[in-house]
Amino acid sequence: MTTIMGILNVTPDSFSDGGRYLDLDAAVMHAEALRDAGAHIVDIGGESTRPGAERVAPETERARVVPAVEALAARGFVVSVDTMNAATAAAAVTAGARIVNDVSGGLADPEMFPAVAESRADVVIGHWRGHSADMYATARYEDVVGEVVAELQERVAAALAAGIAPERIVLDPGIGFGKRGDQNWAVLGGLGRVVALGHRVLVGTSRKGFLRDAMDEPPASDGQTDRGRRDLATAVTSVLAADAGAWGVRVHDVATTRDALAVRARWREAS
Ligand code: PMM
Repeated sequence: MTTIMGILNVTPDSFSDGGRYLDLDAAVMHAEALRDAGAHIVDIGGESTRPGAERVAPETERARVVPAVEALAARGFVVSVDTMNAATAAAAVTAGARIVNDVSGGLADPEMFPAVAESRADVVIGHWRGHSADMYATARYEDVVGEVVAELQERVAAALAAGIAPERIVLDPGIGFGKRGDQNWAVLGGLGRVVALGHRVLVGTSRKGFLRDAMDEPPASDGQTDRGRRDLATAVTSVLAADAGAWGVRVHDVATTRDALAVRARWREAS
């Protein structure tokens, strides 16, 4: 069974106005909706990692994330915390998070792997080459799949050296991180080589811009992307990622991906 990680962003642009209590209420309601739709894990993030996004002060990130982690862990959710900051990760684990999801794979904060090693949390190590503001400046590759695999191996070695047991490690090829459109497709096409490293693999394609090329998506008139089309494309990439051996997928629209994975499962059972 493919693990579905549902995305819960606790950033001001994701939950409009209201005080912190209201935000927390909204966060819990959204997490319940994700779980009802079939999410096994809820991934809580307090800092946008979109291209060009501004960094958030660690205290601000912590203040957004920790109460949500605490509330959800207390309600029995399996919570993951999406952060590049070791102090936020440690506080979230204390509050009940079971997974630290670091898109930078420990590169943004040298304290990250030691902090994870001290905890009992699993860690998602993402392939990453730099912060969002200059993310595409680093998108230069001779052999994108080979370099992603080699750089992930280096990060695994660093995690092991810090004392993190191999079974606690999940690898993520970092779709959209330091990669332009075609480079993302190349990485997905070569996903089997990431799986072959022997760790669980998580893939995050949800609503990302590179999906646009495949669908010839016209620019939306109101400046918003067509989420329905992106969610369908995400469900398809999730199925294909599962076929390539991925352990899990990280998505916004859990129901569509759940259905797609359920159809895949029936097809396979009958084969
Ligand atoms: N992508 C984003 C944020 N966190 N975490 C993992 N493990 N993998 C990803 O691909 C990933 C992530 C950026 O997407 P969002 O801003 O739409 O959540």
